[in-house]
Amino acid sequence: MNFVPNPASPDSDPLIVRGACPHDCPDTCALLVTVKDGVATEVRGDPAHPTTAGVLCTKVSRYTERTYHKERLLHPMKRVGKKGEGKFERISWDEALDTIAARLKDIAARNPQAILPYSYAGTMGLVQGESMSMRFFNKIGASLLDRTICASAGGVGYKYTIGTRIGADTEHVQDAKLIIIWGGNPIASNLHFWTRVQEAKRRGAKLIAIDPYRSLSADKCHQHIALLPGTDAALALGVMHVLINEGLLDTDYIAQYTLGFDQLKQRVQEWPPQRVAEVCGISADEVIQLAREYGGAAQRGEITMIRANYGLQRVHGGGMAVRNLACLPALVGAWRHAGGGLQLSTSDSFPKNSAFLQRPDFLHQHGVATRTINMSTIGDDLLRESSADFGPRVEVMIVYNSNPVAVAPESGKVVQGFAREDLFTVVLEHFQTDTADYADILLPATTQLEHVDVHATYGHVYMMANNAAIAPLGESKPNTEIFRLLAARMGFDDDCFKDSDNAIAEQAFDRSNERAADYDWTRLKEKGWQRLNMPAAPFANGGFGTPSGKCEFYSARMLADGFDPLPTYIAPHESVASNAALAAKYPLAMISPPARNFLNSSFVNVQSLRDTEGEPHLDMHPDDAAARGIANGETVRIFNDRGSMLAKVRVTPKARPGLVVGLSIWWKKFSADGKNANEVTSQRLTDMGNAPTFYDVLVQVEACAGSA
Ligand SMILES: Nc1nc2c(c(=O)[nH]1)N[C@H]1C(S)=C(S)[C@@H](COP(=O)(O)OP(=O)(O)OC[C@H]3O[C@@H](n4cnc5c(=O)[nH]c(N)nc54)[C@H](O)[C@@H]3O)O[C@H]1N2
Ligand SMILES: Nc1nc2c(c(=O)[nH]1)N[C@H]1C(S)=C(S)[C@@H](COP(=O)(O)OP(=O)(O)OC[C@H]3O[C@@H](n4cnc5c(=O)[nH]c(N)nc54)[C@H](O)[C@@H]3O)O[C@H]1N2
Ligand code: SF4
Ligand SMILES: [Mo]
Repeated sequence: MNFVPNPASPDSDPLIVRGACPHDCPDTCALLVTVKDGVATEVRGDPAHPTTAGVLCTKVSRYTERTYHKERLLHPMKRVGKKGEGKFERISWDEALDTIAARLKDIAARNPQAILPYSYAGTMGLVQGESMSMRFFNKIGASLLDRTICASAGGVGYKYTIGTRIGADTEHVQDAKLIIIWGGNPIASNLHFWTRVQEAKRRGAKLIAIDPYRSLSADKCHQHIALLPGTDAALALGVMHVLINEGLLDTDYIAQYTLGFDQLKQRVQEWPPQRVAEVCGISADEVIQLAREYGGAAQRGEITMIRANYGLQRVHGGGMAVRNLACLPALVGAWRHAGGGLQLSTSDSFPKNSAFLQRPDFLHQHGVATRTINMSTIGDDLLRESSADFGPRVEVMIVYNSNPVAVAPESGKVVQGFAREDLFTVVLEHFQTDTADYADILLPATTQLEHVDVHATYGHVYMMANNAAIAPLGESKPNTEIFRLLAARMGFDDDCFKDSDNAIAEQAFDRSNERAADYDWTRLKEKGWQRLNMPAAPFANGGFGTPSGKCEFYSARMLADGFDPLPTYIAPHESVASNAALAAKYPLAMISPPARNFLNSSFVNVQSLRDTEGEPHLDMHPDDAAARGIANGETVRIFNDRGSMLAKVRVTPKARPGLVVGLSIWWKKFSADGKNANEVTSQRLTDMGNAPTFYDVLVQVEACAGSA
C-alpha cells in the first residue's frame, strides 16, 4: 500500500488517497480512499487524525455506494417535460453552456440583479463551495444571496457575547467533568465529539441533555431536561439567576474578563426559577439543580463544557438564546481550562482568504449597490414582481450545493416559485433531487472523490486537504470548472477566471494571520490535515473578539442594533403561550431535526441508508395520540395553514407532551404524498441573523381516513 496524494502519477496499486469529508457536519473527517484500477473501493477514516481517529459515520463509510450510484447524473441535460416533472434529454456540454451563457448575457444586459445564485453547504470546500462561483456572480453583478438557512441566528447571538465564533476545543472534551449537550444530538450529527463525551463519561463525567425531544443522545445522558422548544433563553436566565444569587461564580474571571456584571445581576432578578419553569414547561427544581451542578463543578476546579448546537436557534428568539448561553462559561470561569467553556462553532478560527477566493471587489465595478436576497425566504422572493422596493423579478436561478425545494421553509411557496414558466433554472448536481426536477438545464457535478478541495471546519481546528481519488464519472465536472467555462463564454478575461483548483487552494488561507502562518498547500495535500496555531483554551486569559475584548454581558452593539443590551427572553412566533389563538387550531409544536442516516437531504437516495430510516415518521407522546384516537403505526396527516404532509406515527414518550417530531430532511419524491416537513414550516425569521424558524411551528395531527 502506498500513500499517493495525487493519483495523476500512480505507480502502485492499490493507492490510498487522502481526502476530507465535504459534508455539512462539524466533524470534517480525514478520509483514506482506497483506489484499485482507477476505482474507489473503500473510504475509511484516518486513524492518525486526532478527531477522526479512524472512524467515519455510517453515511460516509458508504461513500462508494453514493459515488457509483446508478442514478448519478453523468451528462448535461435539458428539460423536455413540464417544470417539476423531471423529464430530461441528454445534450452536449457545448449546447448546455451556450444556452446558459446566451440567457445570462441577455438578462445581464437589462439588469444583472435578475440573476440569483442559490447555494449552501452541499460541499463545505473552500474551492468547490464559494470561490469560482462567487467570482463569476460578482463579475456579472448578480443579486447576492444571504446564506442564512442554518446558523446565522446563533452565529450573530454568539458574536454579541463572545465576539467571534471560536469555542472550546473538541480535543480536550474527554477531560471535562460536566458536559451539557444543549440543543444538539451528537450521536447523529457530531459523532466524533460524542466519542470524546463517552470517554469523559467513563472517566466519571456527568452528562446533561437539554432538548425538547429524547434524542438518541439525550437518551444516553445521565439527565434530560425536556423544555419546550424555543425557551432556552429563559432557562439560561434562570441558571444565571441561581449562579449569581448563590455566589457560584468565578469573581476573579468576571472582574478581569467580562463587561456588565452589575447590570446582568440586576436583570436576572426578573428570572427566578419558578418563572423560568413556567416558561420552559419544566420544574423549578430542574433549573436550580442545573445551575448548582454547573456552578458547583466549576467551584471544585472541574472542567465544564457546554456543547450548544444549532437545534436551539431555529426559533424566533434563537439569536438571543445563544447570546444568553454564551454568558454562562464566563460567570463560572469555565474558559480557564482546555476543553472548558462553550462550543457552538469553531469556524472563525480559520483565517479564510475570502477576498481572493470570491473577489467581492468585482461588485464595485458595477457602480450600483447590489441587492441581497435571503435564501430562507426564497419562497416569497421567487413570487415577487419587480418593484422599486424589491428590484427586478428573479428571472434566473443557478442552484449548486443545495436542494432548496426540499430544505427551504414553507415549501408550497418554494415549489410555486420554481414552477414559474418564466423562470430559467440551472441546477448543478450529483443526482436528480427534488430541486433538479425543476431545472431547465441540469449539469452533472463531480463528487469529493473526483475533485480537489481544501477545507476549514466548524467543529475542530484542522485545515483539511482533499485530493482527487478517481477521474470524474461520465462527463461530470467540478463546480469550479463549470463556472470557468461559463466565464469564458461570458467573455470575462480577468486572470482569476483561469485559476486552477490547486491555484485556488494554495491561497485559500491567509498566511499573514499567525494561525495559518505555515499553511502550505503542497504539504497539506501530502499530510491531509494540519492544526491551526491555536491555544487549547482560547479565552483562558480573556481576549474575546468583542469591541471591549471582554465577554460582554452588556452589549452596546446590541443596543445600537436595536436589541436589548442585556440577556432577555424572546418568545416563539408560534407556541401555546405566545399565540393562543393559533394554538387553539394547531395545538402541537413540531420540530424536524436531522435524521441520523441522512445529512440534510443528502443521502436520502442511498438505498441502504434510506432503508435504515424506513419512511417519514412522526414521534408523538402517548397522551397526545390517545387524545386524537391515533394508534402506533398509523398514517397521520400533519397540517397547518401553510400545508400538510403524511407520516407514520410512532407513539413514544421520547416526544414530550405537546410536541411532535418528524426527523428530516426527506426527499419529497420518496414519501407517499410527495411532501416533507417543510410543507408546514414558516418563512418567519429569527430575531437575529435573518434565519429560518424551522422549529417554531404549530400543527395539528389527525388520523388519516383509511389508514391502519
Ligand atoms: N446525521 C446528520 N448529521 C448532521 C446533519 C444531518 O442532517 N444529519 N446536519 C448537519 C447540519 S447542517 C447541522 S447545522 C448540524 C447541527 O444540526 P442541529 O440542528 O444542531 O441538529 P442536531 O444535532 O440533530 O440537534 C438538534 C437537536 O435540537 C433539538 N431541538 C429542537 N428545538 C430545540 C429547542 O428549541 N431547544 C433545544 N434545547 N433543543 C431543540 C432537537 O430535538 C434535536 O435533538 O448537524 C450536521 N450534522
Ligand atoms: N425542516 C427542516 N428543514 C431544514 C433543516 C431542518 O432541520 N429541518 N435544516 C436546515 C439546515 S441546518 C441546513 S444546513 C439546510 C441544508 O440544506 P442544503 O445545503 O441544501 O443541504 P442538502 O439538502 O444536503 O443539499 C445539498 C445538495 O448539494 C449537492 N452537492 C454536494 N456536493 C456537491 C458538489 O460538489 N457540487 C454540486 N453541484 N452539488 C453538490 C448534494 O447532492 C445535495 O443535493 O437545510 C435546512 N432545512
Ligand atoms: S458526515 Fe461528519 S461524521 Fe460523517 S464522515 Fe463526514 S465529517 Fe465525518
Ligand atoms: Mo445546517
